[in-house]
Amino acid sequence: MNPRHRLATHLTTADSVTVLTGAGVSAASGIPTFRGAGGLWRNFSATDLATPTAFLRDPHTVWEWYAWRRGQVADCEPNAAHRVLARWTQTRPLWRVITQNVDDLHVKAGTRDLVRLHGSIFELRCWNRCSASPGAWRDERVPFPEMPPRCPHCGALARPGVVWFGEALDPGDIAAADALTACDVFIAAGTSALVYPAAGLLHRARTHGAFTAEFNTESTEATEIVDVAIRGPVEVTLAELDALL
Ligand code: BJW
Repeated sequence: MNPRHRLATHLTTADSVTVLTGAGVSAASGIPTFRGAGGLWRNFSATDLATPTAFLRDPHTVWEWYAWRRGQVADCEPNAAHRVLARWTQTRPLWRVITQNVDDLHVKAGTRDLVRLHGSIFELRCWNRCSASPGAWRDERVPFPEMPPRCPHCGALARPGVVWFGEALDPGDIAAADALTACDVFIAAGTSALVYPAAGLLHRARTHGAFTAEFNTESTEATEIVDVAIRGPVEVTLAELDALL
């Protein structure tokens, strides 16, 4: 049986299915991935800018990068992969999505009960964590009237409401994601599976006995350990799989 049919057979009998998504799922919507060829911005590596140290050193440059990305994301629409996943969560109660993406395209597609591990690019937080501001607030203005944006409560610098390298993820989000690894089928889609703790979820799912699959255009850290690896653009391969169900 070919990998696609093997996975389809498992999905047909599965009660609980968890899909972990990464930047590759939004690539066809026009959003560059982090580690691919388009992962560089003005000679900065994207992953070097996504750190508290970079923000402390040069908040203007980091905010320019986020403002540019917010403008890019605001013009993007969900693609076929987001739409298939949204429909799965709408029609099957125990089929769930965990995302590392901060672009909100899963939300825009109508995904139910989404777990967002790395926050949202359209949320802001007070850099000084002032007591007057809520933990995070939504601000979808593109462009910002003032750069860099400031906390409306205390006037200190605001920061993007995302999780940078070296920062702890929200404990509630980690617990929710971890609980979803106790599933019948676990799929890693469009992620390099390099960044922890998200990458560890696949290992946890295997420990729980889940059937595991990867959707990616390339081989990754996950390829060797999954039961089936489906090569190709996820916006095509996931729609093809969906047609088999
Ligand atoms: C397609 C496609 C198409 C393209 N179809 N496929 C354990 C071991 C080792 C290290 C660590 C560890 N635990 C923690 C660490 C450190 C660190 C880490 O993991 N480092 C590794 C890089 C080694 N982790 C952290 O720092 C995390 N924090 C933490 O653990 O805190 C501990 C702590 C506890 C208590 C107190 C304090 C601290 C935080 C990680 C946060 C990651 N943040 C970012 C930025 C978010 C904000 C923003 O967007 O600006 O999240 S980094 C970046 O990487 C972003 C992504 O969500 C994340 C994952 O990337 P993703 O999605 O996999 O994208 P790519 O580009 O890597 O891959 C795309 C894939 O798609 C590729 O494979 C393509 O082939 C494929 N593709 N087109 C299908 N059409």
